[in-house]
Amino acid sequence: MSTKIIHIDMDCFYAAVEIRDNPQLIGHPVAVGAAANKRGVLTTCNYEARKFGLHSAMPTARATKLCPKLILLPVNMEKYRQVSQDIHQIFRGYTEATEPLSLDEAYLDVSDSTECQGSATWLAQRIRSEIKTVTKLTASAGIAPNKFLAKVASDWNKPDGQFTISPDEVDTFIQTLLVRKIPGVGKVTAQKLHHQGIATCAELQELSNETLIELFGKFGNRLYDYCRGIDHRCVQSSRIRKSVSTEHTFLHNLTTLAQCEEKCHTLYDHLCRRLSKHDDRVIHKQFIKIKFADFKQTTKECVVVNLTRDTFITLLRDSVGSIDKAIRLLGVGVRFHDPEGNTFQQTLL
Ligand code: TTP
Ligand code: MG
Repeated sequence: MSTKIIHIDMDCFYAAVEIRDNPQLIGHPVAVGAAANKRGVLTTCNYEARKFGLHSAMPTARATKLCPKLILLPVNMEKYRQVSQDIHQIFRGYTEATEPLSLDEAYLDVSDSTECQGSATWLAQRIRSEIKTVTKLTASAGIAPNKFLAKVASDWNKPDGQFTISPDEVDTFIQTLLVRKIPGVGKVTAQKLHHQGIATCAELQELSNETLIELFGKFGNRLYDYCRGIDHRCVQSSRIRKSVSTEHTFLHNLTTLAQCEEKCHTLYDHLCRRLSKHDDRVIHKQFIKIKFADFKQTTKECVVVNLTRDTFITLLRDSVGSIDKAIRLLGVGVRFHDPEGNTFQQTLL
C-alpha cells in the first residue's frame, strides 16, 4: 500500500484568529506583532497585507512604511494555543499518526485510512471543512507520497486551498519546482545555488551527492533526495498509540440494523488485520463509533478481556436501538492498556 501524507497548515494563523474575533477587520490589511517603537517585528499578517510585500519577521517600522493603513494587533498566545488544541484534536480524530510541527501545522499519515474511500484528497477536504466548522478558520493542505512533497503542496493553493501530488506525478512535478520552495532552503542556500546557475530541482539533480555535501554539509544529503522527490522520513507521533480503529463512511446511508450488522462484520475483519501490527499490546476496551446523517456522532465502549466480534454487535444494538436516524458512518476499534499504567496496576495487585 502506498504512503499517503497530508500536511495541513492554517492560513495566516494569528491574524486569522484576530480577524475572526473582530469581523470589522475583514478586508483590511492586518498584522500581529510588536509595535515599531519597540523595534518589534510582525509575527504574521493577513493576505491583504501581503499584497504590500509584508511578511512574518519583517520589522514593524518597515511594514508600516510599506502599508501605512496596516492595522497592527498585539500577540495573544493564549487564544492561539486554544485554537491550536482544537485543530490538533481534529487531526487525531482522523489518525493517531499525526506529527505536530507548530501551533498551526501538522503532518498526518493517512495511508491506512479507509475513510473517503481511501482518497487522501477527499480526506484532506473533509479535515479542512471540519476545521472551518469548529474554528471558523481556514486551513490549506498538501497531499503527497511523502512529508517533503506534502509540505510543498500545502503552500501551492494557499489560502483555503489544497493540492495533491500523486505518486505518478512526482517526477514531472519535481522537474520545475524552484529550489527556493524546498523547506530548509533559505536565502543563503538559494543564492549559493543561483550562483551555480541552479534555480529548479531538475537543475539541482545535475549535482552529485558529494558536491552537495561539500556545499551544504549534512543538508546536502537531503537536497540530493528532495530534488528527486524522495523523502524517507516517517510521520513521528510522539504519543504512545492508545487505540486502533477502522471506520467507513457509506455511499448510501444505512437505515436498518441488519445493514449495520453486516457492515460491522466487514469492519471487524479489517480491524483484525490492522491489529496484527500491534500484537504486543493488551486490549482494554472495544468501542463503536456511529455518525448519523445529521452528522451527530456517538461512541459506545465496554471493557473486555478478549476481542470478540459479538461485543461490537452488542455495542451496536445498544447504541442505535431500533434506528430512528439514518447512519452515514460506522467505526469499530479497541483501546489498549497503557503499557506503563499496566505495570502500575500489576504491582498494586
Ligand atoms: P506560518 O504557518 O508560517 O504562517 P501563517 O499561518 O501566519 O501564514 P500562512 O498562511 O503562510 O501559513 O506560521 C504560523 C504562525 O506562527 C503565524 O501565524 C505566526 C507565528 N509565526 C511567528 O511568530 N514568527 C514567524 O517568523 C513565523 C513564520 C510565524
Ligand atoms: Mg500557517
